Amino acid sequence: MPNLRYEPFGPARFAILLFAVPLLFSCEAAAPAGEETPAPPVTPSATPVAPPTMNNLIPKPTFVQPAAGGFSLTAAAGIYVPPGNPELESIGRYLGERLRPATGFALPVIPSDSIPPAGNIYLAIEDKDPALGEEGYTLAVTPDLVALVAYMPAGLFRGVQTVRQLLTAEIESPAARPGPWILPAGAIRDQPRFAWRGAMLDVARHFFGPADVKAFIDWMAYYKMNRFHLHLSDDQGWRLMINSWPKLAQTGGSTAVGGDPGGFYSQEEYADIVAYAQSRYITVVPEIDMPGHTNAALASYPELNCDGVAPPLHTGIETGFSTLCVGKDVTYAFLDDVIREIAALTPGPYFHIGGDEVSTLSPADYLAFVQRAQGIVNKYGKRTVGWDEIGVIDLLDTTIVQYWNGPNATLAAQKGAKVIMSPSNRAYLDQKYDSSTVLGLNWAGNIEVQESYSWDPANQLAGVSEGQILGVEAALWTETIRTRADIEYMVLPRLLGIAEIGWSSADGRDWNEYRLRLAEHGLRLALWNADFYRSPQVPWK
Ligand code: TNX
Repeated sequence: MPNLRYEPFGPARFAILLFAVPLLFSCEAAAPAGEETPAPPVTPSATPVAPPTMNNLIPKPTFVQPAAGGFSLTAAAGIYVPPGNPELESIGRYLGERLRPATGFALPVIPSDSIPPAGNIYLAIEDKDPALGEEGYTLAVTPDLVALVAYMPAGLFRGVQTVRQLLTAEIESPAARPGPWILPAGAIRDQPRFAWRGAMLDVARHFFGPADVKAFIDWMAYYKMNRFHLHLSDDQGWRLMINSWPKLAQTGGSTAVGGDPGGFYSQEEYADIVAYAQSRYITVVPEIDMPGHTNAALASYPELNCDGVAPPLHTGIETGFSTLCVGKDVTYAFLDDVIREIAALTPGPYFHIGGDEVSTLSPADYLAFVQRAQGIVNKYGKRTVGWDEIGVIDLLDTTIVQYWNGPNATLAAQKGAKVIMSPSNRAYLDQKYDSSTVLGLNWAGNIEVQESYSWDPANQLAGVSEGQILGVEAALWTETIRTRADIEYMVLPRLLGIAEIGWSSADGRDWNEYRLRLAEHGLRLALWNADFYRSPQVPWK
């Protein structure tokens, strides 16, 4: 990782600004984000403009210290980064690209050793505050400058989202707007509560192409999420080309729930999705569900079945009936090939083996199979992730268990495993909002926006407390979800709440305050043209 040092020997005002951020937070409690802010120095415009505020951030930052006034972003602004660091330049370009459509400003990235003059944005990595960790950042906004400093590039990228959100919602407009573009003055020091802040998209029950997937990744990025779990195979579809077993995708990917059109990613498309996520500091977690949820594979290769007969492709939504033939050697040759190819395409350290909902194997056969799958994942240098059912096996100390419904996450935690919290009655975004929701299922109960937001990962499971929890993950299963608009409706706005649960400290979270911030974000989602759910619980603007 590059570690650029910023030497603060410049105009006093800038040095003061950079040092002010740590000082502001050395006191016990920073003022809450509620105490705002005199009117900024704006020339009055024809349309009334709400004063900028630090109160609209999702997820809520760790510490916020508002100050008087604001920074006015103008056509003359540039994004300064220290020279010689392509990674910082690319984060700078990303910020410029996000701000350009609405502002119409050029916002060039300017690699420079010197202190930026007033009116500019400054991004830097510094090594003097390692407590910020991988994803933390400090942001100081004065009338002169916006200075964003992190310990690692990922932190800078998270802070860039804060810069975007500090601007009026209209910054998300795809077409130029008049502005003015004011960031409220103040200081923020921010870092996540949990290391794993994930979202899962099931592309197996229905297939979604790269453009839909990238939009999903962009929503995650805006809300500082960092793990994109791609559920690539299930009974109804196999969605990634495996060169050594091409019929998995060609046959197994040919249809979807309800007989809807299938599809699959070529390895190049998958690699492109991974790179897109990576450019947003999001790690892709590929899932090949096994030994159950495998009808698409079983239908593609007869030899994977114990009786040597391929079943028909499955387009219904029942679960639990399928399993790989755990007693055959070819099954493990298949696993080895699939895991090897996907591991080679996936730079992140994780491989999700599913492991859920197998009702046709004996407990001993299930255990032996999952144990062996874990070993293959390990052999290819990845950490195994599995749904909570895998908690019964002898877990490697790198293995991660994802709680959704069952008792075995607790068992896994007792054995020392780290747990991802995806309680189905809170974090399953395929569950209906209420009884009138047309899309979705409701086996875990209806989940209104408030229910999805108002829980704490550390209070979900007796015996699974903060230290054993790696983080949280929202999941969108797609049995009933067929289009981008369907995804938007189920994911937005509940994803934002899960993102905040993963990032923000529990004691600062309160539904009645959150719903006001969420209301403002409705303007942003609308400018993305997202067909989000206008919950009656939220006072949308
Ligand atoms: C349970 S969650 C499943 C999925 C379904 C989902 C529908 C889990 C590990 N298994 O296969 O799609 O319910 O809500």
